[in-house]
Amino acid sequence: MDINRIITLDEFIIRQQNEFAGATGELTGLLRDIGVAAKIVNREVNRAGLVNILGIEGTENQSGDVVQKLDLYANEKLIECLKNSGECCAIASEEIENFIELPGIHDKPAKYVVLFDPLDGSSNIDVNVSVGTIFSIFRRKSDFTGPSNIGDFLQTGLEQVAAGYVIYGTSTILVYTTGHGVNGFTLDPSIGEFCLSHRNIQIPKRGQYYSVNQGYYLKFDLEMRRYIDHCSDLNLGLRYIGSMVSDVHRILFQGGIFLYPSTRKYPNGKLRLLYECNPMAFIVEQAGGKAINNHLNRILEIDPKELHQRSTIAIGSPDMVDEMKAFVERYSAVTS
Ligand code: AMP
Ligand code: P6P
Repeated sequence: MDINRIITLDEFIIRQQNEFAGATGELTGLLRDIGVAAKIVNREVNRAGLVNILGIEGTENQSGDVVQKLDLYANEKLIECLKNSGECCAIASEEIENFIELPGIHDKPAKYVVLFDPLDGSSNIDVNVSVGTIFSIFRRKSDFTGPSNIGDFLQTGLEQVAAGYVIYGTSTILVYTTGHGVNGFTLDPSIGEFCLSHRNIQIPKRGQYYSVNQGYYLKFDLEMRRYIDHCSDLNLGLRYIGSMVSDVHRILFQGGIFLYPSTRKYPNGKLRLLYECNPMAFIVEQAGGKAINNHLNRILEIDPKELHQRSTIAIGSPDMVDEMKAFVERYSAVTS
């Protein structure tokens, strides 16, 4: 077979299904519909400056971020596509306070729930800096014949069936894992398909960049300031876009470490555990990296207590996360 032959996302997803005897195609359908939603959101993100969906909606979301119109558009499109899939029984979104049950199709009970941040890094939208969509898929735990409940969402990251992100940048790339490695697909606008472009992504053991909002340096705990000083001593470059998807995407390919530590404004960290930290941690671990919080707990093992709970995070190259861990152990008074 021609190794240069195009492999579309749909083809790849279906091939993966064939590895699972007895698979019904439900997860395949769900993943493919998320791919469709990504293409729809991509179309609007790319023309946001041309149509009246820039600017601020004026409301605030669960993170207290002022909601941009494109956030709401992306949120609506993801919900629409997941509704049409019939494979998702309920969703949770950064833009919505509680989870939403989705009606079944042909009375077939769906077995998956999906959590997502529809447009991460949305403060960058109006200045044409890359933003992204992050999603996380779990098997529901509630009885299939009954309604969904919050327990379907409050699962540890280790229980994720799939996780992925779409980065709307110089090109639009969808990266996802189902626990069997990480693969990246670049959207070819000329054929309207995501095509396999980054097979079996492996994160470098270390990198030349660290990524943190240096502006908060004086607000970080001592151990974090010491680690950041260490990064400077190593002459590492600082790269921080202010969009987690973009910052972690760079690290996945070039190596490095992304940090969002505890600050006075966000003592438990700013990023959301269920639809930012967990999916990105699943992807990075599957690529050979690590993801822990400031208490040195593995992100994927944190037992969630509420839908929009926040977490501190250090995520990226394994050797660099280990080094940061050593600094926390050496300088922090309490590590558990
Ligand atoms: P399903 O019957 O479609 O819900 O699939 C059952 C299980 O098989 C899923 O929860 C996955 O663990 C695995 N699986 C099925 N389809 C796929 C796929 N396209 N890619 C990766 N894993 C899959
Ligand atoms: P700060 C975007 O609003 C976001 O949720 C993440 O994508 C990003 O990493 C972080 O917040 C940036 O936060 O406090 O540095 O502006």
